[in-house]
Amino acid sequence: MFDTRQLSKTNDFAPHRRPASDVEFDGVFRGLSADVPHISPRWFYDDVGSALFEAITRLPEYYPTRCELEILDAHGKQIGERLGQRTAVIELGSGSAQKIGRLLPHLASVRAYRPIDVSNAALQATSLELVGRFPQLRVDPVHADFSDRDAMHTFLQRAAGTDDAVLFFPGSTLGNFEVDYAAALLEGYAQGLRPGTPLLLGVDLVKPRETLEAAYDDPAGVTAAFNRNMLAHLNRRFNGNFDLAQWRHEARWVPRHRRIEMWLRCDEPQVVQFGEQRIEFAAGAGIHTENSHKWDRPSLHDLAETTGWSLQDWWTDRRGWFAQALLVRQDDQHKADRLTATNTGEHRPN
Ligand code: AVJ
Repeated sequence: MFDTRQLSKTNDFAPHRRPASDVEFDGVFRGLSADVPHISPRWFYDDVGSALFEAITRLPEYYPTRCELEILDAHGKQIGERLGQRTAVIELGSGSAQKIGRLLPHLASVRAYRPIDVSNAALQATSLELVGRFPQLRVDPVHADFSDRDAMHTFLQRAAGTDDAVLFFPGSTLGNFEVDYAAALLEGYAQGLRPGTPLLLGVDLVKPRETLEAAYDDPAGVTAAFNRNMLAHLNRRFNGNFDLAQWRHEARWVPRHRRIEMWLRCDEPQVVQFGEQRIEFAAGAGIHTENSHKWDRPSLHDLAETTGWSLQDWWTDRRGWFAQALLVRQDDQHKADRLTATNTGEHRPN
């Protein structure tokens, strides 16, 4: 039996569960009626979507999760040594307890685990499992949106508190954001944390197109169901009437952007009721639902350096398909040096 009393009751970070707000409605409506209709990938993850994503991670074609676990198993000890004496782990997107469960045994001094997720179901499952496996650990689940840069700045400041925290951001989730937004997020996280704070970041790497596309368009159709579930989620949440049967799953590698793009496409014209609004889609129209950026070491190095972090270490699986990157929050002196280097043209161009 789990002792749920160990889940702290005085979690002053956890916002109450809100009904869909006007701000959220406006955001989604604006995306859907834009020239290139799009929806933020955060709307994948209602409770059904989180369960479907778990199913994706078990597909033979979807390699990232297995690669990441392989890295933690093969190099966990060294990763733990490089992270040093940490007293708290803050995980962005709790997802499942699998990854953190393999990291914690290598972090002997950690007393507190603070997962952040928009799915209450995922938070609870992770928290309960960890409390069961690590009885000494204090678990503080936080229902919040780690893609909200300003909220996260404040939150990280408080979550790290006086602890020597490590930020853990696995799963290549950062790759879901447009490059500029990913940079803004990393910068925001840096500003909420003290210099020297480590960030262990899981990133998926560039590889041949066939491997990438198969991972995002599996023959069993689980990823297609995951993609379409976003419309079901919007229907429920915002009182819409998307007809799921009318929308096809599409996943393609776009080399120019170094990313997999997922779309939902309709072959027939659609008129969709969305709250009080109506949205029309022409035959062949698409809704862009996700980007999944892929990196290599130089591109990640550049991303880190321009956002207040330094890339200190890097571990991959045997095939070199996925990486755990150890970034360290720069001190302000380092930042000043880098700016000077940029201004004098010493910094290598992007
Ligand atoms: C959760 C962002 C890591 O981009 O690989 C999986 C989401 N989308 N299949 C990814 C996802 C389609 C996933 N991440």
